Amino acid sequence: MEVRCLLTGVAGFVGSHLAERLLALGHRVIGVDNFATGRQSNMDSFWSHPNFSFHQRSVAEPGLIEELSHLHPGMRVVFHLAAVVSVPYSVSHPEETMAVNHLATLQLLSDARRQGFGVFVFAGSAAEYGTDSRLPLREDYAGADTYRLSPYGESKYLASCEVGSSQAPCGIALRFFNIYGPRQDPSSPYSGVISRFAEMGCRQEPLTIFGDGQQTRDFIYVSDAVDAYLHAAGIDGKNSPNPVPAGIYNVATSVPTSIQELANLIREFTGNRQELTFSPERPGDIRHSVADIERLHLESGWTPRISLRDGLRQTLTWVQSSGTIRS
Ligand code: UD2
Repeated sequence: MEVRCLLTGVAGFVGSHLAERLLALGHRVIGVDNFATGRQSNMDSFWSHPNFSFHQRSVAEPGLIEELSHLHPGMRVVFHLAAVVSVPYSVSHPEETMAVNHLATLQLLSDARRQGFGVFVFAGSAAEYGTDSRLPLREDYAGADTYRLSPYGESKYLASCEVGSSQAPCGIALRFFNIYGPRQDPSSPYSGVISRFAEMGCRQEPLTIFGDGQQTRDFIYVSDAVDAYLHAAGIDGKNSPNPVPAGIYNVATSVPTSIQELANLIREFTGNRQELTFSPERPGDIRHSVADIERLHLESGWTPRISLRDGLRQTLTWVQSSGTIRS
């Protein structure tokens, strides 16, 4: 059965992968993006797909869902990924971050309710846990008094709480840890570490580690993140959506990897013989981050499948073929 999905942030790194998979499963995707950070080229593989429609709009525009519901009747599921995604940008633009990541999400949720949507899935973040050092991080650890390091983390936390407590539509907030994979933009100094290391590794440049390299992260490959969206919404290509219970769910692998270990893997895979470079620790960096992922597994059977080694190989293949590497 075809499910009609509204997907915000469709031109982004993760949004474009989710759209690709939904279309491959035979669903219809109504995509929204304002290109603040998304890219037209991310949509190349599905731009002319007959089940895909695109609207260049901001999620902060009032009445967006109502208007799109008239244009595309029968939409059942919202995947809301559009956001201010940069942590440093959120620090210099706190009001815009709260308006887009928190307030616009509340508006979309209540508009989706009015339009009779069945499921609303929101992209939350590990940043919601702030500096909590109880590991592995469980969903209930993030609370109102958690010390979060950025307006980004705060805005995602507030929105996740609202989404996760909505019964109609069934609100599901997925708290993603460090997602990586093809199409992740390596261009800013604040880009995800894997996209930066992959590019520097392929260019045979030295990889720069901030701090001592013993800090750890929980890296999840983008196809596993996409699987989590589908399991959470209960879309398996056969039946009408059968979502997990409303709530907040971690999405990660539960495997910690140190940044030094990561750097050495990328050096190995790219044949990069440059010594590692060490720079001062990044201000506000958390030391360790790893998730407890039982909740989504128990409710949906979802489990991450791609090992870091395999995910890195696929990411490096993409970096080498994407034309961003100049020799
Ligand atoms: C931040 C955000 C997270 C997400 C992510 C993007 C917080 C709490 N979380 O997480 O929500 O936006 O960024 O991937 O703010 N590093 C190096 N060398 C580099 C780049 C990074 O050593 O060239 C280190 C960095 O100092 C950190 C680790 O690698 O210790 C991971 O950095 P990151 O920016 O990929 O992600 P993270 O977990 O800080």
